Parts: sequence; structure tokens; C-alpha cells
Amino acid sequence: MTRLMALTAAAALLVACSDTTSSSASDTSDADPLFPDLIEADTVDGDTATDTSTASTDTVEPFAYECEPLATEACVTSCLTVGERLCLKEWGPCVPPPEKCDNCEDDDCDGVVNDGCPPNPVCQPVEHDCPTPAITVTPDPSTDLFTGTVLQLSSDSSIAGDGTIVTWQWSVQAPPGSSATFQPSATVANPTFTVDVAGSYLFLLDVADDLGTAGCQQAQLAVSIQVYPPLEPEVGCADGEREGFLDTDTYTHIAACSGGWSVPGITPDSVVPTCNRQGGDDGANPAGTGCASADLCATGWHLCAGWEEVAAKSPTGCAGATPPGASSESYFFAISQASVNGSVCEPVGSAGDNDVFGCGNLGNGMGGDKHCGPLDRVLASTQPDSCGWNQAMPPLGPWECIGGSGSDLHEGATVTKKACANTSCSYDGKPIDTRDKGGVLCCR
Ligand SMILES: [Ca+2]
Ligand SMILES: [Ca+2]
Ligand SMILES: [Ca+2]
Ligand SMILES: [Ca+2]
Repeated sequence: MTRLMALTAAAALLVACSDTTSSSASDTSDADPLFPDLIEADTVDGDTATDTSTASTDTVEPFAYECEPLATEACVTSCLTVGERLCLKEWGPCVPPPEKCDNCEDDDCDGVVNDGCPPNPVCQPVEHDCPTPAITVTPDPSTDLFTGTVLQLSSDSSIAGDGTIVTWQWSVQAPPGSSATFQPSATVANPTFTVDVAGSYLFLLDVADDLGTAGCQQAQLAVSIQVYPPLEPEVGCADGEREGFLDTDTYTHIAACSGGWSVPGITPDSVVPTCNRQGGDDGANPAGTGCASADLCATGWHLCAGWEEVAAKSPTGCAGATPPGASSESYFFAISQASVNGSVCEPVGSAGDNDVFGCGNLGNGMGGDKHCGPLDRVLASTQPDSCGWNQAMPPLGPWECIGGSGSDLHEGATVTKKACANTSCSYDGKPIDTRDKGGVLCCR
């Protein structure tokens, strides 16, 4: 009875939050001007940057978040148990609970009742005329598994009904940025799957038999993958203190580091430390005078290069980059990310330094139409000498993208965080300094 009540509660929750999954993937482009020289440069500290409610120079379509990153809530699994789902950029799959041995149900939805439990004579096998799919995987998913692991999936525990199982259809709900596929195909009985990105995967299996009878239900199996190789926790920020991705045990390969820098740029390969890593909001040179963006990362760490590296090294994508309880529009952590136009991400190694990409709660939100994997924020201007997001720039914030005519196509090469020295800016009644409003993401 308690289970029924929990289910009802979960179902009510689901109805309450249903369902805005498909964000409007409007095709609004960056609309970079054909003749940037003809557009008059607006002075960044002039009147265009005083409106706190809109980004007047930014034409990227805002992305509406359907949930609070890292929030969890109860949900009903496909086998009608009470699962839990986690918000990253949007709600993730409904992950079933672990198998419980004190009942005769398949709590974890893998198709096998009481798998891993001692035999329970009370539980009678249920006879079906439809086939019941079941998933097993090696290595054992209850052990520590890392990116790069080849998972061997098997449907051999499935139970046939009146016929013989002859068709299999596998699918997966994978973390953002994963491009792994079933091998040799998603329609064989026992495929392999090489996990390429850290995070939670939910494998799904549908079957049908030779009589044309579909499976009684869909089988599911959740597998959690950690970042390879395992590393000892380290701060990763040059100044000895992180501002985001705070848990160094969870985020062993990525850190969010606040601070300022006066040497322009974050995207080009030519960006290297110039002040012996003395920058950082907790460092010897918090204003970052003479420092580059790369100075914010500790020795052995580097500016995260491309959304692919963020996807590979954060098990939760951008969720967690903004520390808990942060006020609105307070953090943007930038990475090196190639882009040519329309705030669309290009692969690592591509040319192009248009716009500045990263994670946080400051900047324009990005939906899946930008092909930036887990990244959720961008500073994108269509005007020279602007980063395109008023709340980031003077007099509200320290981010600047000054480069003269045509610089609206090269914010990644011109970006600095050197404005607002000595708390000369303010936002929401609070003084803002060079070191505030974020910094960079460092990877190793
Ligand atoms: Ca059970
Ligand atoms: Ca089970
Ligand atoms: Ca710091
Ligand atoms: Ca731009």
C-alpha cells in the first residue's frame, strides 16, 4: 500500500511538471553583420550597457531551462516502480531504484525479479504469453566503471512467452555529449557499447517473438560511469580555491576558477600563462593585471578545450559549475571553444574564435541547436567591442571584448576580465570587481 501511495505521489509530480522537453530550437542565427565596418562601435561603458533586463546586442534565442540543475525528483519508471530523475540542462531519464529482495517485484526494471537476491520460494514465476525482455551487462554495473569501458550487453536472461524471441531493439538515454552506439547494431541480441562520456546511462530493450507478440514491457538498466583515468582529488585552480564544481572527489578532472585577466583571449591555442599563474580571485594578483585566462589554472591543468572535453571530464555536464546558492547572473566560466557563426560549436582544432562559451548562470542560455554538448552559456555579440551580454560588462560586470571593427566575430580572441577594478562596477546593489562574475574552467 505504501508503494501505491508513493507511486501516486510520483505520478502527481510528473503531471505537475509535464512536459516541456523540446525546447524551442529556433533557428535564429548570430546574425553577424556582413559589413561590420559599417556598424558604429558602441562604447561598452556607454548607455547600451545599462539595461539590466535585456541583452540588447544579442540575438541568440534564449534557452529556457525546464528545471534547476542538479535538482532531483521522484518519477514513475517504465516498470511502475518509483525512480528518480536528475536535472542537468534538462530532466534526465527516470532511473529505477536498486533491486529490493523483500518483495516479488522487479524493482530495478531490468526484467529479472530479485536479481542478485537469495532465492525466495514465495515468489512464483509469472506466466505470460508475451515475451519478457531482460538486460544484463558485464562488467558488473554495481562496481566502479570508467569511460572507455566496453560494456557487453546481453538479453539472454529474457523469458520467452508462447513463442521464441526473434527481434531485439536496444536504445540508450546517454549523458549530453555522448556519441557512443551499439555494435554491431542496436538490433542484435547481445551488442557491445563503449561508454565515451562520464555520467548516467539508461539502457532500454524491447523484444518481440516469432508469433509477432511484442514484449510485455520494456527492460531497463541504469549504469553509472566515472571519468578515466582515476585521479587523486586536486583543487585545479592556481589560487588554491575553487569557485564551482566544488566537490573535488566528484570533479577530479575539472574545476571552475574565478579571477581576472588583462591579456586578451581564451580560445586561440596561443593563449598561455603570462604571469606565472599568480592570478585568481584568491591569489596574489586578484585583478589579473598582466595575466592571461590560462593563468587561472594550476600547474598540470589547462583551459578546458572544447565542449567535448567538458563532456568527458564532468559527470554532470555544466550542472555543478555554478555553486549552490549563487545569486542570479553571478558566474560565467569560459573555455577555449572554436565557433565561426551563430554560436554553433565547431570541433576541437577547428578555426574560428567567434563568441565565448562556457558554463554558469551568466550569459545567454544555449539549447541543443548550438551543438555545444553540455555547455549552457555563451557571450555572443553582433556589435564590435562588446561581449553581447550587458550583465557581464561594465558597469555591471568585468567581462570585455574590445577589438575594434569586426571584433564581434572574434570575442574568443579579445575577451578580458580586467574592468571594474577596485569594485568600480555594481550589480543588484553589490559592488563588482575584476575578480567577480566567474572566470574559466580548468581541465586535466
Ligand atoms: Ca525485488
Ligand atoms: Ca530486477
Ligand atoms: Ca579561487
Ligand atoms: Ca560574435
